[in-house]
Amino acid sequence: MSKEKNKVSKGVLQVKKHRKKKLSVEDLTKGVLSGDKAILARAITVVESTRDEDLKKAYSLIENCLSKKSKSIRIGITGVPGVGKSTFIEIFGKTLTNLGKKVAVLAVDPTSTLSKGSILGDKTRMQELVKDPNAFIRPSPSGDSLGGVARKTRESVILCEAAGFDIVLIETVGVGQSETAVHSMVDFFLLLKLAGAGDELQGIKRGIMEMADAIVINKAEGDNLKRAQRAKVEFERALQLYPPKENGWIPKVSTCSSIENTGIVEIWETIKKFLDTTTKSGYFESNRQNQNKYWLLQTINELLKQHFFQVSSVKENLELMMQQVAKDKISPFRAAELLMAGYKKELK
Ligand SMILES: Nc1nc2c(ncn2[C@@H]2O[C@H](COP(=O)(O)OP(=O)(O)OP(=O)(O)O)[C@@H](O)[C@H]2O)c(=O)[nH]1
Ligand SMILES: [Mg+2]
Repeated sequence: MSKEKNKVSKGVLQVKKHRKKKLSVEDLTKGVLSGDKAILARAITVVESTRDEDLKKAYSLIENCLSKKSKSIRIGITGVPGVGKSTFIEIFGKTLTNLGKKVAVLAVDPTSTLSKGSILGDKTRMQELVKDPNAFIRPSPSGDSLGGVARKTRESVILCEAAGFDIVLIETVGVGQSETAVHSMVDFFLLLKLAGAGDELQGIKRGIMEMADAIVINKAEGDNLKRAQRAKVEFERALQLYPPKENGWIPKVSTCSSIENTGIVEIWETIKKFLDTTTKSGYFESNRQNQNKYWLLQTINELLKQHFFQVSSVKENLELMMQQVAKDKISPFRAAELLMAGYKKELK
């Protein structure tokens, strides 16, 4: 027993101690509000849990934390796999902590259930940031729907802010609708790109260009520098074709090298300018309010959907309807209506 005790470091012992005892909502709230990173991690685990008792705990915890006013900035970072998001976050995060900021890093990766957490799963790309006392890193929650994963991350943002983190970075991979989900939970949305051969704009989803507040071409160093600069000009030109953004902000295009640490401070300068402009115009605040409303509606959609598929008449008839629809025996719309009618009847 004592031999075993000697083996484990103090940090591990503390984690073990926490694990033994379930923390009450009060303990969790107190720990989060005091900025205790170990308790923050446990609070996020409660928020991510799907167990009924945790769900109730999570509601109270979030409510307790919501009242703590924070002047945080939420920044979304997206880009295709391999563009360098994690490497960028490491250097950008370090730049921010060196400026005295407290930085939390979260992720939305709807594919993580399948791939066992690719995004931030390996903290090897963030070795420095992981060790930084002023940084907190959390991999993507898993879940069976993007809505579920995104909700958990959004609630984790609230917890991180209550714990005193003034900058929250959210990494998401350019898959499916995950950028839209992250875009609707951040103040500033950054798109990382690579300079490719040929047409820079090929293969870029139109919606993403519209969402981006900044486009940064990464790996702009050595032989790649010239190409990156050319890509920058192309993006700038392309952006001129888009209608002005609702917030009046003109998206900024720049280049950086996350490995050589060039162009990184400049990105922070851009974000500060964005904050200044949108705070003065009132957009910053109204955008956050609209995001809250969006998430309310989004959550209603999720809950209704969950409920629908749980009631017995739907469970019993869905498979049959699927077969009928597949064989063209009934139209999908009619089948949906019938299932809906059964659902409504059961509610009565
Ligand atoms: N030369 C160069 N390589 C870079 C730079 N940034 C990242 N890389 C490399 O690009 C590869 C991918 O980097 P990651 O940071 O893992 O990319 P990611 O976008 O987070 O990838 P996923 O999490 O898989 O979506 C790694 O081998 C990095 O070392 C850069 O600025 N210059
Ligand atoms: Mg990554």
